[in-house]
Amino acid sequence: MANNPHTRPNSDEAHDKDFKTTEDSKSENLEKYRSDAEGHDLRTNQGVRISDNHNSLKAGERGPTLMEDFIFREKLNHFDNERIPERIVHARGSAAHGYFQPYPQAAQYSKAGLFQDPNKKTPVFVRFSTVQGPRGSNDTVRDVRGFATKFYTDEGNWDLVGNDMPVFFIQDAIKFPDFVHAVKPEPHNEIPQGQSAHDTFWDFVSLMPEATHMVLWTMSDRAFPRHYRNMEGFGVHTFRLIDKQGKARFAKFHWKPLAGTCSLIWDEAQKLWGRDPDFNRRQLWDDIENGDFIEYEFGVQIVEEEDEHKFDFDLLDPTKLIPEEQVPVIPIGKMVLNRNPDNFFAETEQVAFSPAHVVPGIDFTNDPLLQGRLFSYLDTQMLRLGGPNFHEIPINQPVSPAHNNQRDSLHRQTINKGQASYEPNSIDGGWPSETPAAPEDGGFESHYERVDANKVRARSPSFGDHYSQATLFWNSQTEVEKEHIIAAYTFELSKVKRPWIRERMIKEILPNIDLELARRVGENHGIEVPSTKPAPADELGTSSQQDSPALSLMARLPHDIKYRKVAILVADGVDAEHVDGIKARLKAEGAQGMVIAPSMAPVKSISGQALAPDGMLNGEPSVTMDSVIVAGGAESAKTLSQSGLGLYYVQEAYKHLKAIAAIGEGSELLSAAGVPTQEDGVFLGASVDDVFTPFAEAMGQHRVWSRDAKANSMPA
Ligand code: HDE
Repeated sequence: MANNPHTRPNSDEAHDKDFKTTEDSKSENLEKYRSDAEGHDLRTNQGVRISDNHNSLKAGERGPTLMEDFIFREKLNHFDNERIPERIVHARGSAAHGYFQPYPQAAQYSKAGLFQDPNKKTPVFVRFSTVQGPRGSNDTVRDVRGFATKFYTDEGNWDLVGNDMPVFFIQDAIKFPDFVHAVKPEPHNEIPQGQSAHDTFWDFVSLMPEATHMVLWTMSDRAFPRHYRNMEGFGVHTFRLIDKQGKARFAKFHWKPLAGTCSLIWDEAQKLWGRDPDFNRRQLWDDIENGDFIEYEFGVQIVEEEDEHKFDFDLLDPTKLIPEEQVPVIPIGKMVLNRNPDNFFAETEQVAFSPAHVVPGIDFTNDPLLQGRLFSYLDTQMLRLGGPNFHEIPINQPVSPAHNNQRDSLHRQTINKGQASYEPNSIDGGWPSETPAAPEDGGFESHYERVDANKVRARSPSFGDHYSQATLFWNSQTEVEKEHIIAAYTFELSKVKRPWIRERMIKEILPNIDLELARRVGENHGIEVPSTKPAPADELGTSSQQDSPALSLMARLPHDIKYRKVAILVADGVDAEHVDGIKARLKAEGAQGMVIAPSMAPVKSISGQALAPDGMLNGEPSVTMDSVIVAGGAESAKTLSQSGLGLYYVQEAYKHLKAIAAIGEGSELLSAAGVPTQEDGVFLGASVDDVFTPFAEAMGQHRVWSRDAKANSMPA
């Protein structure tokens, strides 16, 4: 409780004088930090104008450089120190600015200011990331994606530091360093980068049954989203929301992408490592630049406190999710990402998230993983951002004013005025002072939770079920998704050198998820699996439902073709009317047609028109596209059919289950490439109108799934 003996000075104006509340408040507040080079002289960091930026100061034109050259030394010295430690996990990321706007029903669950007014937009900064790889690793690796949101609310920053999967590998934060050491590149040779397909990862998870559920998620296609706009986000832990009456409810947080969910195909994801290692980052950037903003709905699953124990798992166990069929996700707001950062380092790299950054109306639970995170994030910034003043870095500053008596340390920016840096004081009028916790006043107060227990190093028996939700996830997958999971375990374990690790995983862990899954992976590794589940009954657990359709990526397929990228293959002699027609139809449905030619030289159409290509066959390969249309024109089709790159383009698109269309003579390329023209998702016609509607319908399903068995599966 507040115990300041001094009365609170009565000037809210003074208190909040630099306080802005508009949607653009964050960018307005940051404006003074942004620097535009235009119209400025080149100067040193001390403000001295530079006359020669090409030659260091030397004793004679061919002589040694002089120590005296402060301009040269300052430049090199700054450069030499440009790198800061990258994040120990989630090092590779990309981010965007935007806003959050609540729906009217949000206010009933939480008193937090950002949920109160449906007309109010709260600025956000969102950073997406992979977990395992370093800053320069590939975007499309098999990995969890971070989904961290900083809400710059009027009452302070709230960080929702989530992932694209709703559960985690471990139950207690004390195991996090072990887990991360195991999954990271191995310590002796730093191999492999950005991947979990290696001995130490599988050694650890095969010895840690609690990891099974999350590992299964990472073996699913969720582990390489097609686009951040097609990826769900989850707060993972159970949190608390506190309403205006002070009533607390348990809450799980969800981001539901409005564009639907879909992922890449594993083979495609791997090829993108080489073809476009920045694939997801580039899409995010380009789409925002094009005005195709990224949108999510924010949802909550609410559990009343009295219902805490009504589930067949423990709400505090972060390896468990609440099936949406048991507790529906209530949409309470919308987020739009609509502005790219100006500077990657200043914003995306220096942003510092922490699950401990909450505002009144949002609170923690005793989830032992969350409790550990409340310490870890602040701690890690000390090294990464060089001390405790990282909150003063512009991207981390709240839009509400930060006032306290904390002082000094490295890189302090604020020039605190006044003589008193303690509280209570009677020298500076008692400022800064405490705020009462009543909702109308806004001081933060922790949930009044009773804790009455012995100190123990122990885990609750209610955390003992390690497999029932893994089985639930498996049962909820479509046949195609199951095949991909079987192929994923097979692939990953094929990279494990020690046979006993493979055996342990296949014989002792996988059968507890599903015997058929274990049998199939076992067959691919020549390992016989038991005919019954080997784990004890309490570890197998029970689930009150057999499956949960919401857990399948296919449950929220896009269905339309908005934001899709389609390659239109052309060469000299192409029918330009086809190209124009395809582009117009795609544009009308929000998709983008890219003219792809053998080179970047303008292509001459039959009618002599010059078409400027958007890309060339090996510069914008089919893995960077959602589907392919071959335009007509006899000469064009012939040229493409005689080009290895042209043949490979459509073969690869076929393997990756993409819808393919050919107009007029364009079909010759498909025949020359051996693409079966009678198969699902391959459309031939004399005109654009002949093929477009079925082609777009197939693309709305994301991929032509019926071709999958032939193209991607392991032997049955
Ligand atoms: Fe993190 N995590 N984490 N994590 N995490 C970090 O903080 C940690 C966990 C997540 O874009 C680090 O600033 C511990 C779960 C994201 O900047 C570090 C534990 C979830 C990001 C850290 C976890 C996450 C991080 C590294 C187990 C999903 C990137 C750099 C107790 C709910 C945020 C940093 C960004 C980053 C610790 C588990 C999500 C070391 C100790 C569960 C999205 O503090």
